[in-house]
This record gives sequence, structure tokens and C-alpha cells, in this order.
Amino acid sequence: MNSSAYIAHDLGSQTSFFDENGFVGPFKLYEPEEAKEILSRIRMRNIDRSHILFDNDVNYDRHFDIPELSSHICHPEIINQLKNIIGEDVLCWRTEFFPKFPGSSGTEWHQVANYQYANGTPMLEPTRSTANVPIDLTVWTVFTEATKENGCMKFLPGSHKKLYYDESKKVSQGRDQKYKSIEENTLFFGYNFSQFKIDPDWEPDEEEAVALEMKPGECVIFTARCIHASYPNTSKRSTRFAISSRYVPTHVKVYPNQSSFTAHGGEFDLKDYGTVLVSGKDEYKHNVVKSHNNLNQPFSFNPMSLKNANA
Ligand SMILES: O=C(O)CCC(=O)C(=O)O
Repeated sequence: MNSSAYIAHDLGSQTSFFDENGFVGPFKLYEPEEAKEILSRIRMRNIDRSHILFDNDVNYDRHFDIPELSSHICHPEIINQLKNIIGEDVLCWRTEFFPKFPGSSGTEWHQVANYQYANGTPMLEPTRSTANVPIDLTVWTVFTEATKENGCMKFLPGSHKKLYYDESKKVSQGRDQKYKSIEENTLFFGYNFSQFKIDPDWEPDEEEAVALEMKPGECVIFTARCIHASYPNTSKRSTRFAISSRYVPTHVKVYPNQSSFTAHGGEFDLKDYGTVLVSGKDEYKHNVVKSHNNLNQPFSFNPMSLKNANA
């Protein structure tokens, strides 16, 4: 299917486009040169783990110790788009790194409703029923080019309307592992997501897939219920590097009643964890909300930190 048909242009059509398809974009957040510069800063900062939130190798929630990411999660263009889809009151609950190096396999097709797949316990719990409004949104921002050759993302349009996977299933691979082994013989960072299929004979229809090639600095927004995947990186030397920032409306409980969790071979102690209110008010007060990162800088969009390497 031709992906360019999927690029929506005006704000009005984008919301209905999202409702129909479960994803929308790409949107430009940064100029390509700026995106590459931010990435080189993130790579440098990644080495210093002195203020990290979770001391493991999975690289969740580095917006707590990498100022460029503390700013990125609050990007005004991201917030505008999120508000259109899930309303005014929005929390960022997670960020993740998604590098794809030359020779890496593609990310397997998957569909995530509440992140229970990781260890058997739901990580998100809505406290209001909201027909047709998702309880989660992911903003996948690429800081390099993303092409079919180096591993761009692909989506099955409309697949968010029905569950094809059951994250509560008991599976043989993924849940009791150590980080070291996560890539071995698996298609989904330590798991084989096809083990969660409700109908083991059902296969995602590659003919229906929409591939989104993107420029550095662009993002795509999707609900993780929309079945998504990425291509293998078959290039010789083009690394694809993306960062997902994940958001929920404030009525959603994040890690409900949990003081720690495991995922992808890492252990996460939640004692210093918090969500970040990126828009509106938190009238529900279900979650701890942090106003500052671990360097004691406020979570806010700060274009200066992107322009000044010493900020
Ligand atoms: O970057 C990838 O290959 C996969 C990203 C993804 O599945 C996600 O952000 O939820």
C-alpha cells in the first residue's frame, strides 16, 4: 500500500484519520540537522549514568536524566496532537530508546493494550470508560532517517478496533529472563510476540501494511493497540535511531499498586518513579507526578537546551 496516501494535512482531518486508522503522521518536530545534533547530544549524555532513574540496561525513562529528553517529551507540537486525540489532561509515563543497527532484525508485529505482556501484570489501568478514545498514545520520533532499508515502522490501519493478541496469555519466552539474553532467538526484544496471538493461525496481512518512511526530526503518533512493527535494517551502515515517548490521559493508573516491575529482562524499582504532567490538570491524582528531572531541572520544552550544547 502507498504510504503517502496516509499523510494527513489539516488538523481537522487528522483526528478522524487517527480514529479510523489508529496512527497519524508523520509530523515534523525538528529540522533534520537539529535532530542529528540532538541525537549526538543524547549519545554523549547516555554515557553518564550517575542520575539515571532505573539502574539497568533497558534505557527506560531517560527523560529523567537527559535534559534533551526532559524537553522533548513536552514538545508543543507533540502536545497539540495528543490533546486532539486524548483530551487536555495528559501524562507522559515512559520513554524508550529504539536503535536499529545495520543487520538488526525487524521488530515483530505486535499489539499492546495495557503492557501486560511484559510480566503478566497490566501496567496501565483506565478508571473511566472512554469509548473510541485510546488510553495510551506513543510518539515515535526518529532522530536519523527511517527508510524501508534501515528499519522504518509499519502499521496495520484500523487494527486498533479489535484485539488480535491476548497479553494475559502464559508464554514460554520473555518473562523470566536476564537482560543479557534478550535478543537471542527472539523477534520482540526477548519475547516472541506471536505467542500472544488469540488465533494462532491468524497472520498479519503484509499487503495491508502502511510503511512510514520518515526524515530525521519527524514523529508518528499511534495507539499501541494499532498493530505495528518495523522492517529489518538491511543497510550496510545506516543506523536508525528512534525514541518513543508514551502518554496517557490522567484518569489512567500507571503501574497500579506496584512498587517494582520486570520487563525485557530488566528490573525496575518504582520508588523514585513518577509520571510527568505535560498538559492540563491532574484532577484524578492516581499517579505520582514529578515536576523536575533528576538534575532538578523543570520538565518543560526548552529549545535553548537543544541549541546550546552546554545547557
Ligand atoms: O522501533 C521499533 O522498531 C519498534 C517501536 C515500537 O514498537 C514502539 O515504540 O512501540
